[in-house]
Amino acid sequence: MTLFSPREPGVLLWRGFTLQEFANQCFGNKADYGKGRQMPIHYGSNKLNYFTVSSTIATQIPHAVGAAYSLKMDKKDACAVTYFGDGGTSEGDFHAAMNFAAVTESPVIFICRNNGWAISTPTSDQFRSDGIAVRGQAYGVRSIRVDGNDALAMYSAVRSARQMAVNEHRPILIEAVTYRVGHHSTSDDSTKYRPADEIEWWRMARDPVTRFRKWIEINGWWGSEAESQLRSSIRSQLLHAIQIAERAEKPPVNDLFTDVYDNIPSNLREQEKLLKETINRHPKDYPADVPI
Ligand SMILES: Cc1ncc(C[n+]2csc(CCOP(=O)(O)OP(=O)(O)O)c2C)c(N)n1
Repeated sequence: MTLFSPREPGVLLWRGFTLQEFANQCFGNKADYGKGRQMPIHYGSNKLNYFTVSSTIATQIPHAVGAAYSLKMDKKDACAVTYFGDGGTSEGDFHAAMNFAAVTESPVIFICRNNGWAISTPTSDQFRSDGIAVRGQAYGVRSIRVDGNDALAMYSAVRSARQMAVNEHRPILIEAVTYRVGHHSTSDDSTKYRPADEIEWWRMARDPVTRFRKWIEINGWWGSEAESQLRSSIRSQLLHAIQIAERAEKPPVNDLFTDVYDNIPSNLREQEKLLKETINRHPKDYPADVPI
């Protein structure tokens, strides 16, 4: 079971989520597993044990411990893993989750991406501890700090953490030290609060993809021809998936009211009726491709 922030689509891709499934979620069409009720990039997949992404920072951390505790009670040879940023560790949920995991000895891996920034707030304005790993240790959680821009170091740390979590039934915290080279989101301009040359240094000297690519090229497993073929093939697959997702039918309006209550309460029935009456009165103001 894996519990996420919106920054881990790579994990989902690795588990086999298709580009079409990604596109369906982003367009909130009828094939989206969230039935169009989530913001874009808030993926989820029952099949791939991928809990739907939560926007609210850090809420996924105690949920992961709960999932891990239940795996332990069911005596499953499995663990839960959750991802969050350095900003997430400033939330109460992080601290409650650490303690809960330590005392219940639950098999959970906490992966913290310490990228130095929570939007425009640098870590120096968030905490005075020596990073995140010491915070895990303070709660009695085995913790390790890794170069988060070294793919092989991360692989090795996560692999060992999984073995420990599953075989020894214990929580593990991994602090991946990295940097957010992009802006926080498309509505952010990070050059307003950090020097452009700092961003450039991380982009040029420390980029994890470039480093990994260099390593596979040196070993003769990859080259520029394979790279450009892969890039153009993925680009056309992605454009194809987007075209299909864009054209697909939207989920029916009724789906807004399902999946929470077994028997829909009277106030929601009333809202449903009101919504349909309003759509019937102002049909031009509602998207024509949403079935009523
Ligand atoms: C409880 C809560 N407070 C504020 C926000 C607004 N917000 C969205 S992302 C973000 C910063 C997150 O920083 P971090 O946890 O370090 O993750 P990063 O974006 O760097 O990966 C904030 C404050 C939110 N989503 N939830």
